[in-house]
Amino acid sequence: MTSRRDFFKLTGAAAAATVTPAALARLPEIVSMGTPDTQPPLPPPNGRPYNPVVTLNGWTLPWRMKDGVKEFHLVAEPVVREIAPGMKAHLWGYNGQSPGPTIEVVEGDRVRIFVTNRLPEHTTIHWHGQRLPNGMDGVGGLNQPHIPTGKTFVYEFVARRPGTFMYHPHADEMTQMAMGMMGFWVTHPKGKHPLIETVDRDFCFLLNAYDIDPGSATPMVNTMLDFNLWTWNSRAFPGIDSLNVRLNDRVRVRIGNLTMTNHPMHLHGVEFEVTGTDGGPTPKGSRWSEVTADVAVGQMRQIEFIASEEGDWAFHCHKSHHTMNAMGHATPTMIGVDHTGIMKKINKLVPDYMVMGERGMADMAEMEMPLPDNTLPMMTGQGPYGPVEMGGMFSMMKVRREQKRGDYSDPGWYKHPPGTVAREVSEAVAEPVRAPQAASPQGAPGDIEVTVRKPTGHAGH
Ligand SMILES: [Cu+2]
Repeated sequence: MTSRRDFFKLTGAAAAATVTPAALARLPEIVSMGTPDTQPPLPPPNGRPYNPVVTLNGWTLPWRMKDGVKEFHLVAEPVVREIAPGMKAHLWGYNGQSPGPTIEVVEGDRVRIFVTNRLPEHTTIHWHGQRLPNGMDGVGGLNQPHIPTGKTFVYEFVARRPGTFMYHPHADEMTQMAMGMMGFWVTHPKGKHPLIETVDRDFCFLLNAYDIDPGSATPMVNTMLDFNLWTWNSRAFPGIDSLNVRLNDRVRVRIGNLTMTNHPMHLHGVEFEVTGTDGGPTPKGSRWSEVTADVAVGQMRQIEFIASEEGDWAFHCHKSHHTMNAMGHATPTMIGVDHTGIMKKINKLVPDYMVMGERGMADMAEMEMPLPDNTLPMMTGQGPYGPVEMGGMFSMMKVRREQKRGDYSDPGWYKHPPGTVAREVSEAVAEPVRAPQAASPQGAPGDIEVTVRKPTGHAGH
C-alpha cells in the first residue's frame, strides 16, 4: 500500500493547485494497492462486528469513521493490472487496481463515499442493487451531473439491506466497463438474520472480460461481444488464486457478472445452493442443490456449501471457450486432417511452420511456441500430473483437513491417498462388436468419411 507521503507525491502539483491542504484533510486518506495478490480479510476496526469477506485477487477498502459515518475514498484512475504472470494490461480502475477495492459495510450503516476522478474523461458511480435516494444512484445526466476530470464528488446513503452488490460507472459505460472499472460491495447483516448463515469462509469476485489483441496491452473498447480474455477480477488462469478452505468449512462464494454474456459457474466436488442474489437472501423454500449456477449479465449470485470432500476441485465457467485465453478465433477445426504431404511442401518454404490442432488442441498446451510479448498461452497451467490445459475463468477450491481456521494461504497440490487416482490398466482391449455396415447413399458399401469444417468468422457467444 502507498503511504500518506506517497499519496502527496502522487497527487502532484495539479491536485495541490485545485485542492487546499485544509480541503484535503476533510477527505479520507487515499489508500492504494500495488499488487494483484489476494489480500487477507480486513476485520472491522470499529463499528458493528462482522465476518469479513476475501476478495479473490483483490482487497477491501479501509474506511475512516467520522461522527458515526463510514467514510471511503475511491479514486478512478488508469492502472496497470497483471492479468496473469507474463501479461499486464493497461486498464482503468480504482485505487491502483481493477477491479477496485471491495467495500464492506453493515446493514444500517451510514456511508459517505468520496470519488475522485483522475481519468481523462468524466465518470460516475452507480451502486448496483442498493436502496438509496434517487440522486445517489449514479446515472450520469439522469441522477447527477457527471464527475469531471480532476474533480471529487461525494455520495452518501444508508446501507439499508444486507446482501451482495457491486459498483460501476454509469457514464460512457461501454468504454469504462470494457476498461475494467468495477468493484464489489458487501453489506453484512446486523446481528442474526433468519436467511443468512454465519460462514467460515466468504469469498467474492466479479466476472469480467477484455478484448486485448495478442501483443498489445490496452483493451479494445468498441468490442460488443467478441471478447478474448475471460477473467475473474481481471485475472485469467493460471493467474487466479485458488479458494483455500478447511475441511467441513461452511463456504460462501459471491459472484457478480459485469461481462456481456452469461457464465454457468460450475464447482466440482460438492453440491451448493444459491442463497442470495443482488435482490437479497433467497427464501429457504426456493433453494435446491446444484453444481452449476448460471450468472447472467448484470446479475449476482451467492452460493453456499459445506466443503466436505478433500482435494483440489476445479471451479470454472462451463462455457469451454471461456476457459481459454486469447486466440485467433478464425482457427478452423483440423482434427482428423492429415497434413503430412502439405507440411513437407510448406516446410521447404517456411522451415518453422507448424499446423495446429491435427490431433485436437491439447498439443497447444505443451507446444513451445513463440508468442508475441505480453500474451498468455491459449491453454496453460501445470498441475501435479501435467498440463492443466486451461485459461480464462478457471481456478480451484483446495479443501484440506490441516488448513487452519482463518488461514487463506495456498496449501500446494493435494496429496492423493494411495490407490485413489485414475490409472492405466495393462489388459489388451478387444475390438468392439459392430452392427453390419450399411450401404452408403450412393449404393457403394464401406466407410462414410465425413469432414467437418466449421465456418470461420462468427458473431455472438
Ligand atoms: Cu463464461
